[in-house]
Amino acid sequence: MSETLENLLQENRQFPPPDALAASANVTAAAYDEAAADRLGFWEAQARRLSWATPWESVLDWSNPPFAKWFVGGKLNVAYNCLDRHVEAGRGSKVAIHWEGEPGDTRTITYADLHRSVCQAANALTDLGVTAGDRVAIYLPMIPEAAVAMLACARIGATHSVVFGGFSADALSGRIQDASAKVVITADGGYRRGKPSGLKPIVDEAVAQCPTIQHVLVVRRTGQDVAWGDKDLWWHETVEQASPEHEAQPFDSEHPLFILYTSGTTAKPKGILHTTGGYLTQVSYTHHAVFDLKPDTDVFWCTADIGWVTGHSYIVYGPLSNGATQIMYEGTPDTPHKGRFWEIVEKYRATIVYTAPTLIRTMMKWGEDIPAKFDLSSLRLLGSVGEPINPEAWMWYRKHIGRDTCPIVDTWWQTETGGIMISPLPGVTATKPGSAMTPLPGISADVVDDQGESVPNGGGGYLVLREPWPSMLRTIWGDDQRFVDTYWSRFDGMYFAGDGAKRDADGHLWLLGRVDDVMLVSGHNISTTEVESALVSHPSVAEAAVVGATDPTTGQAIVAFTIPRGHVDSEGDAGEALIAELRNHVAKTLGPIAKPRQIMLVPELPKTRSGKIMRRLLRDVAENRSLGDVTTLQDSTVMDLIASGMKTGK
Ligand code: 6R9
Repeated sequence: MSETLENLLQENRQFPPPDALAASANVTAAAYDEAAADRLGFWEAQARRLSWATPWESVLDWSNPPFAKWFVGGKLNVAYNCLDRHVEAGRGSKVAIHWEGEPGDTRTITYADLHRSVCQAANALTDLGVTAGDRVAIYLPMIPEAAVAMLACARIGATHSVVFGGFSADALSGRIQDASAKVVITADGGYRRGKPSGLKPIVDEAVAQCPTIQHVLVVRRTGQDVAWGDKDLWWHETVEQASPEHEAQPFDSEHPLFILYTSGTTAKPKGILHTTGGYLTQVSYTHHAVFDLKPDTDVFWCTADIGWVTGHSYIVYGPLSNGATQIMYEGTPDTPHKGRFWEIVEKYRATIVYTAPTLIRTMMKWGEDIPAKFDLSSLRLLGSVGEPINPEAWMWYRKHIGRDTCPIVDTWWQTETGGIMISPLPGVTATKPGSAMTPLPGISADVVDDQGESVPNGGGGYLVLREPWPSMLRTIWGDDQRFVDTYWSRFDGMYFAGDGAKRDADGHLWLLGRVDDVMLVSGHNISTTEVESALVSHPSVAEAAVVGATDPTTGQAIVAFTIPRGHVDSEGDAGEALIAELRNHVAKTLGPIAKPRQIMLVPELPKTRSGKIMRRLLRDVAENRSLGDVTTLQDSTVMDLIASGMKTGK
């Protein structure tokens, strides 16, 4: 990229925190000053929110960058911090998880229940020969046993590698082999879209390629028939029969806690390694600060899957370390009806919802009359993660879910960062729709140009992190060189996240998507995010994905795939008229340079399982290439829908 990104979109709306929230917020503006005065001292104070068996000798060892050690010499047990200490403090009868299965079955799990299950699982894994440092693969649906399995690994110092319960046998075996896992924990199946879908057959196929696997532990969820081999053990016959007595041993602050593979669009997936003390410090603190969690009154709901980093940090480790009561839901948002999420909010009186822009835009497409049927008055705070949130989706979320009163925290972070890095603080920040606003206290994010120089307010460029942070990835599993090359070589002494960003006139940050997605049109850099936001700002549009397709005259041309909102007539001439109107709307909003060459009205968009639009596939469609790899696609029928339902306008 020779020039910096251009700043096209203007957004002037701003929303101060509600007075009552600001008055009793967990974290106030003073945190920024404290962290600015003494960054390491600030993180030490946050580490003291946890219970350590042995205190650290020094906060940070950065003598061999980019290989960091945090809270050097300290020892703690993650499961002890998430469970035992709450039970010991007399909070054992507090609900940890309100679990809702897709078919409507429910389980209420207290901290004492969860503690008991995790101790049993820790004993069962130990009996199977799993010891500290071994790797355990977890391939489960969204059932409480997923959290139990993760915490049991943490309790005995085994490193878990959760593989999303919808990945193929190839993806699973690749990940098992990369980490040489000894055990895989799975289920017969799980419920998705109203029917049981099998997991065990996929595991059987994967394990056939994985000589390191000694045991397969199988939770019975659906009761489907499963083939049974000599490595297979039922969870209810092992874990549920094991002793509930287990004393957690402390582990070194830098002991490996988990590996999580990033999907990686082309190359081999990267096994992102997170360790113990720094990771737990940052996810616990950010959960407390960004969601203003009040453990006695809040009901927190992160809608992510546990196979995504968001599920690791903000279903398992952040909320449980803070003693939260939370909701966990197994299934899809439209089963058995499109109001399922809001029905769950109403039923459990959720106070905080943390979800992804893709879901918000899907809800926009379905129409606001659906959430309007439910009592959402318990909600007091809303969060967003996973992609840039378009200003209109942000406004819709605020209005139709948040009753125009809930603050929205748009949280930027990555698998690699482990925890939230850039976000408003809900009791402090006056938010702008579409902006993640400022780095959290103790985080030094910056926007730099090609030369690595900070850009002034009003400028755009690359998002970087200038100083190490506690929950940073420590390496790529088994490949230190790739870790250095991928993240630390583009700019000297800085972590490059791969995202473009701009800094507005007030110094606030706007994420612009992956720099690989930036389009170069007639010599101008244009961000896909900004064109998408311009399209979504039109009342007829629910969702849009924009790609740059090769063009003989302009170098790249803007091609947009657009989903109309539920009520919009997009058939025949009405569709053609809408396309013409949308092209003009973008030109008017962003300037003529950003006018799409082509807009296609489509019923769906291809997404990864964490909800990110797969622009690479759409680029193939736009350039008429045969479709690339679709193994991480949420639903492969989407591409058929696009191909068949597409109306093309020139
Ligand atoms: C947590 C998570 C990381 C990438 C990241 C960026 C995008 C995430 C965002 C966001 C704009 C936000 N991203 N949150 N972009 N605003 N609030 O999503 O991790 O799956 O590793 O993805 O997601 O592009 O680089 P991961």
